[in-house]
Amino acid sequence: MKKAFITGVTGQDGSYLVEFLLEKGYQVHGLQRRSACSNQERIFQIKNSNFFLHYGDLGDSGNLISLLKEICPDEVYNLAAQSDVGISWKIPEYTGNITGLGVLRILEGLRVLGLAKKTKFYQASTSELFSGKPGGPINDENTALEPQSPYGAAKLYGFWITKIYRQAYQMFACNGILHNHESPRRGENFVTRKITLAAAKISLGIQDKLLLGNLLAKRDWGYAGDFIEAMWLMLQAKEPDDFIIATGQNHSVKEFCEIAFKEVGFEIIWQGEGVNERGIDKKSGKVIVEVSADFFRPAEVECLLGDNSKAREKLGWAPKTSFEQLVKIMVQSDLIKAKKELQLKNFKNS
Ligand code: NAP
Ligand code: F7E
Repeated sequence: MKKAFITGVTGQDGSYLVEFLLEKGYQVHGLQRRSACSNQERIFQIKNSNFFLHYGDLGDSGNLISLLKEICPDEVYNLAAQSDVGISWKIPEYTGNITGLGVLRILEGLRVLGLAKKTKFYQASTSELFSGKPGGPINDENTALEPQSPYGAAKLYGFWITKIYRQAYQMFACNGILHNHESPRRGENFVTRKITLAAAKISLGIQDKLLLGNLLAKRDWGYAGDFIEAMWLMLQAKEPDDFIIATGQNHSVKEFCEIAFKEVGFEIIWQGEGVNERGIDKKSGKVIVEVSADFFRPAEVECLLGDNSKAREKLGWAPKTSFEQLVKIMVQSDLIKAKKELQLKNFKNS
């Protein structure tokens, strides 16, 4: 039985990856942070005797080394990170420490324990490595790396240290340069989930309007469930390498709003420009989307689009879920959540 160690197991991707690896017959060990409130919302449903949780933190080398020694994994998936780009501007040093140096702590742990040749390593790299200038190139594995945020800079360190350990110590270490991927399990601060939750709540009358930042930003949005498979495929390949994982199509935040609100019966008419732009429901004339300067970032990655040719050719990977299907899945899931919230509210008021 193969053993996998996943950091970030309580996050969106970690939760899908546990399910995927258990299904493949792995014994799965997950790193869980100590938290005052439960952080197990995405994994509490997993009941499997081959799944083990361990307390730890990417900031604690001693903890990581003792866990790697105890578990002696065949594969490590490093998904843990301070992963919010907007928040990385508020906590840049912490982001550098966890999202950047955290990668080194695991790689060094594997090296000092003599596991460099045994354990395969996956690093959750990102399209935030690219500048995303409008009119720029479609990102492939040779596109210049020019991050625009403390998060992107920390991930750049993680990307390079992974490559360096692969070259210097012949480790089977791979970077998955994943473009944005979403799901009903996406954190509520990220723009897609913020929109789908708001669409559901506005349609039920429990939220008035949605406040957003840059409506023109474009992202190559895929479905997290599809992207997880690519992480695993990278570690099953003959040679370690770095791969772009993306759908090859991009859409603006505005387009995401239009499709999400359509799913709950609203047709958005846009009026105004920049911070004065508003989305109005055609039928009622009510403002349902407004722009707030609070959600703009000091520097923005405007436009991301990935070329997945290498992953298609060498890993046999391809995305399965369309953009429209993804938005629909997320809105329908949030409608169920919002209806439960409404029922609870009505019950408390009765
Ligand atoms: P996520 O939902 O934010 O999950 C992040 C995970 O990291 C959570 O389990 C979190 O624990 C854990 N974590 C944070 N700080 C930690 C620390 N100091 N020590 C240990 N664990 C810590 O992120 P995701 O969307 O699943 O993304 C997974 C990885 O892929 C991240 O590294 C992210 O940067 C990268 N990535 C994501 C995307 C995307 O579009 N989703 C694209 C490219 C790359 P808590 O649950 O306790 O907070
Ligand atoms: O922003 C714009 C925002 O926060 C997407 C992480 O998983 O993917 C994610 O990072 C775009 C940006 O994701 C709001 O300015 C407008 O242009 O959903 P996001 P992200 O920054 O792309 C990458 C690949 C990762 O690696 C990261 O870990 O949407 N935007 N209005 C907004 N964004 C947010 N969050 N909130 C708004 O109100």
